[in-house]
Parts: sequence; C-alpha cells; structure tokens
Amino acid sequence: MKYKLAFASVLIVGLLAAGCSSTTSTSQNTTSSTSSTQSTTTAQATNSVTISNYAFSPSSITVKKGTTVTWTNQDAVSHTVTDDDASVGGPASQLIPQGQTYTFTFNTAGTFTYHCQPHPYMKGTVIVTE
Ligand SMILES: [Cu+2]
Repeated sequence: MKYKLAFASVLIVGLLAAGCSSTTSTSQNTTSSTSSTQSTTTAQATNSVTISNYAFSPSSITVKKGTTVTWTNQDAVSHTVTDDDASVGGPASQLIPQGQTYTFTFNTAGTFTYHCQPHPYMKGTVIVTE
C-alpha cells in the first residue's frame, strides 16, 4: 500500500519534472536522507562542570541516574565539590588543584545541591533523574 503510494508520487514528480533536465536523482534521495541525519545527540545533557572564576558552570545540570559527572577546576586556587547535605552520600571531594578534575557517579535520583568548602558562596546543583 505505502510503497504503491510512494511509487505513484515519484511517478507524478517524475512526470512533472520531465520537462526539466535532471529527473533521475529524485527517487533515491527521499529514502536515504531521513534515517541518517537524525542521530545527533541533542537530548544528551552535559555531565561536565567547569570551575572557573569562583563559580561552577553550568551551575545546574540534569543527568540520568548512573551518570558520572566531571568537575574541572580552571582556577589558580583550589576548590572543592561538597554536597550541602553530607548525609546523603553525594559528592565530597578533596581540594581540587588547578587543572585537576573530580568525578562523582550519581546512583540515586534526587536534587543534590553542593558548594565549595573554602568559598561557600560558590554553589551548584545536580538534578538526577530516574
Ligand atoms: Cu572554591
């Protein structure tokens, strides 16, 4: 059914385009282009946080349960990634020197707010979804 319809439309297009010079390429393009161009990973949320100018960037990210988040410190001073609530088993890094990274895998869904220990005004949030 569907094939017949598609074939008929190609025929019509072919007939309409018959006056023009290039008619051979139209039927091939319709089938191949739709499947290959869809695979860009736009839905993938970032799992990287940059620490720069005494701030976490982005300050809030949303990840799926089981995601490992990486923080990279670009400041000359050391920072930490410290869960506001130490009892929930969230991130709790040592001091992260310049150029170093800290990774933490979120295995529990929920909202984790964190800060930097030497600079408590530095705040960030990781929202972990199921
Ligand atoms: Cu800090």
